[in-house]
Amino acid sequence: MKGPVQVENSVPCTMETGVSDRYVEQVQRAQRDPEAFWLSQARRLVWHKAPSHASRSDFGGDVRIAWYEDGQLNVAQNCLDRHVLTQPDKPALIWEGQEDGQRLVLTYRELHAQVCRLANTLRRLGVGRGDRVAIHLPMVAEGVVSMLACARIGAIHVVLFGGFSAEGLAERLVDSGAVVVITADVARRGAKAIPSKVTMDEALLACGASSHVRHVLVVPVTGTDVPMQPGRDLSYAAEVAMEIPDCPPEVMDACDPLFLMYTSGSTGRPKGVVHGTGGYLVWASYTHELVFAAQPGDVFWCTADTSWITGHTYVVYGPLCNGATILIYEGLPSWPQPGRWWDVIDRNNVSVFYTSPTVVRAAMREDADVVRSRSLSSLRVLGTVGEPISPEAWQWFHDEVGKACCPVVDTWWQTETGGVMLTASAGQVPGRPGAAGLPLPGIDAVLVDAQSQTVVEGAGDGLLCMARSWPGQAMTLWRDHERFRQTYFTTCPGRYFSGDGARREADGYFWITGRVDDVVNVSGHRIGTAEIEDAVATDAEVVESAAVGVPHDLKGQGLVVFVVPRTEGSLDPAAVRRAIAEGVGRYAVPEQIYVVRDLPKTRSGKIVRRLLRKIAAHDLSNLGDLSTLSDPDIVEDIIAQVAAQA
Ligand code: 6R9
Repeated sequence: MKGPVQVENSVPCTMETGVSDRYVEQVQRAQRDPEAFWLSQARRLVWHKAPSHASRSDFGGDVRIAWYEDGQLNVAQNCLDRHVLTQPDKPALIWEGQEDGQRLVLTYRELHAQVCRLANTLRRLGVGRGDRVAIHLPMVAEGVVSMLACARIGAIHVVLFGGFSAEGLAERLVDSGAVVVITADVARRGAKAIPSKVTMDEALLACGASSHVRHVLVVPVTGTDVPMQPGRDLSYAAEVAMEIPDCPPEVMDACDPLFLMYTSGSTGRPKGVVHGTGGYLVWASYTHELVFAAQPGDVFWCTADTSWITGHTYVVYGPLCNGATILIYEGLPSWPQPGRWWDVIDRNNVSVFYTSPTVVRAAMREDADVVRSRSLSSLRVLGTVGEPISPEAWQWFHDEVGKACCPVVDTWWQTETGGVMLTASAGQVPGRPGAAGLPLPGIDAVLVDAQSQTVVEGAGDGLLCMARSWPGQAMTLWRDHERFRQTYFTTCPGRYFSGDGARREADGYFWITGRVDDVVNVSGHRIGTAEIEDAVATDAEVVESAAVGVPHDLKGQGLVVFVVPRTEGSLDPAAVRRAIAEGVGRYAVPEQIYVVRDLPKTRSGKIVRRLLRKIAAHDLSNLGDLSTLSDPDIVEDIIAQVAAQA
């Protein structure tokens, strides 16, 4: 591992007693002189031109996020070339397919060669610095290769989730202005075949004249024949085969965008979160090393899809920048049989396993023998991300998967933060079941009282904000800096507001209490309720609708939608489901749809979501004073409706 941060040697047991001295010392050092601290962290990268200063960020005025501004570097060079020099034959990437026996190992030299061939292909197709390339692939090696190939030539990648509908894809293709798309013929998901190319064709058709896409590269994931549009569509395999395995990296400025990541907020349109080059990579490397106590021999398995920020920072950029071996697995946890992922761990000697609470909850429900019949002795550190993990699930993960000998790090962070912000760093900060942990050294997390706007000191709760910028912070929203300022810097002026509420214990441990905006977290997928409502509104029979989140045993949260029809009896809930599947994607289809006469509203016309959330969760206690509603009777009607469908 490069860089000044040395982490304690192996972490043999989870009986740590307190926060390590070296952690406390780092927190103090970062607090005393943040500029010097972050400048020293920049040394973990190789720079074409080393930066002379760290942050020039400002949370006031128009808001400016700028890290290592005068530095120059290339991300792919940091993730590949420097390791090719020192450890060319070390496995960089292990891929396992979901069919038995499918396995591929790429050494650093081989991964570098593949990246260069694709980078040359993209350049030949006219892609240059700052151009956007959309990547729409399942968990195959080509996904990682594509991201790094973009980074190598300074193109901005936009990785799109395989579960998006054609319309969802089209919206993001148009907004990003992508010029090339890399997709698969067909993706596998357990027994299902996902028609990636056909969906992409529909998306491009839907873009119409607003599309900037000149070429579609098709990766033969299953080898299925798919329609190819002459001139536009090209075979990935044939194109890369024409190129040489060497490609000079583009020298990028530290504040050039590296990628866009679309995420949901409380308003309808998905936001294109823009991450920069130098700051983001420092953050990916720093957090990967510190949080997971990374070691050179690690086989690091982050189970996140690469279309999620977690897949960017901890499948690709953090571990590869630090020279680790990454594992990617194509399939589901329990297909074709329960315990499939445990076999992947045993077969590949995975040492760090980073997954979501949803996966842990599902595994807990399986027969105890499933996990107990596996060795799992290669594991050293376990982690979760995406949603709160309950103390029970934490304990099960710790005891059954970690055999009570691996620290469990619950990591709180967001698309906008680029990497982990609050956690129990392995071997340095003891884990506490259910709590997110402590801010990383250099992170100035504060709780702000929503009413008084004052900072809560010591134990208490409030809106989770950051008082100072950090290297991984998103720079802006794609072509909408004003929306960036409004979304994150106006709720608590002068601070970054995360959208989450949190509680802090007297000793500094944070507990996340959940989103305070209209975002629902279904199995770690961030879904804006406004996005759902926009999709529902495309049905001509719908007057209006309200989507809310309810507690869900397996998924953490589930979605419930209340819909008001134009005329009584005119609306089929199946049509509403279809509208959501088509407008957003199948992953966002709600658990329940209630067709109701009207929605509860204030006299000023605001939908009272708090009421709908309680009714949908069958919690009829403390409904509050209903007399302030424009039509108080509607609440009884909705309650009756929900009871009738229960
Ligand atoms: C990395 C990622 C961010 C939102 C975030 C919060 C929730 C993430 C969490 C967590 C409790 C954790 N969240 N990690 N809540 N404990 N460890 O998930 O990014 O998809 O942008 O979601 O997810 O509500 O605000 P993203």
